[in-house]
Amino acid sequence: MYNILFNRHIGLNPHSLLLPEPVRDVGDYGAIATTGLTSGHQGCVGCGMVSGTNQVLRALKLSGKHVVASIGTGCNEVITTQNTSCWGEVSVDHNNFPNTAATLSGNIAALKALAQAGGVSPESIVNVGIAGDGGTYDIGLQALLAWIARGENGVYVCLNNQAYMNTGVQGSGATPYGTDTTTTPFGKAIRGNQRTPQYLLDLALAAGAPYVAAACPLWHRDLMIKAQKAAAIEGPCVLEVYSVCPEGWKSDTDVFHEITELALETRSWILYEAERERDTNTVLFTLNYLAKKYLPISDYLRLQERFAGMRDFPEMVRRAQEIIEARWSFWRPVMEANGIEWKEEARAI
Ligand SMILES: Cc1ncc(C[n+]2csc(CCOP(=O)(O)OP(=O)(O)O)c2C)c(N)n1
Ligand code: SF4
Ligand SMILES: [Mg+2]
Repeated sequence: MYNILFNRHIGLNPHSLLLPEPVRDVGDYGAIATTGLTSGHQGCVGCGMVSGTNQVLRALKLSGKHVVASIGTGCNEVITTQNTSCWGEVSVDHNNFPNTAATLSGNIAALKALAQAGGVSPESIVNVGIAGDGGTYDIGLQALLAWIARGENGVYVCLNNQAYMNTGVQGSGATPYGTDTTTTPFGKAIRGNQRTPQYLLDLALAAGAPYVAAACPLWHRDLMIKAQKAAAIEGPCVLEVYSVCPEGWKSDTDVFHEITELALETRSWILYEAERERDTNTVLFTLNYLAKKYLPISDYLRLQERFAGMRDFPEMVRRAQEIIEARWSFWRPVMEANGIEWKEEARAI
């Protein structure tokens, strides 16, 4: 499928293999004003996707290009389209639930027509699609993989809050094991979601994406650099942003920061990026953040009542830890190469 290379350097890496010029760190821009979402949206207090969208837009606007955003149905669309002025100068089209990525192709076709008519240069536009995990992992996956196969320019952003929040918290392909949702209720016979979540970026890479990255709003410079890289690299690039949802996660509205930090410290969310070198079909994986505390998954389960049921079942907590360890075994070579001790298994409880 592709050759794998690990970047020995762990941490924020603003440079790119594929770009002639390194992407500038956000701080390098100095006092250039940039706004993302402005006031008027109707997101809940403590909503992670509001912050994620905000930072992606700010980053893309720093490039000086005009942002054209195609937004799939879901919370992000519902909370920003009753008062569309919150998008500022971004051109926004609200598309259907399954077809965010297909709309990115439509935008390219429109751009070509406009360019032929002498109206606009394709280089002056950033083509971005934004959708939830339900709209990406499930109903929009076909459109996403087909868009990647077409190889057109654009940035696809999945705001992953790990369930279908806008319609009442149904489980998606991104829902963690053991989660209580309305379609995976935690009961006596079946204890919450029994599936292991899928990994979107693996699918996107397998389909041929030149650049994929996982980010979170807490590490905003990392997120903004990744958004700029995705916009600068030619071809269909995919960004996945961890998005706390107090409503669906049954968490307090003021622990956005703590929950995101716990996701990183328990290693249940991995900040990384992968860039494809086309001539050799080699993908360079960079780990952008390494847990400092190496906390057990039980710490992550505490602040979120969607996990309340599984906390009483040690075997479920152990299973959740095993899922994390299995995912991290991929990063073992880069940790060993950096002399970082590989801990076989964290205490699950
Ligand atoms: C074809 C179609 N099926 C179902 C719906 C109803 N619907 C609207 S938003 C949504 C859930 C979106 O979930 P996700 O993509 O994860 O976004 P979130 O709301 O969680 O941000 C659903 C099922 C729809 N709009 N169109
Ligand atoms: S339900 Fe969740 S994702 Fe939707 S606006 Fe509220 S916090 Fe954000
Ligand atoms: Mg969702």
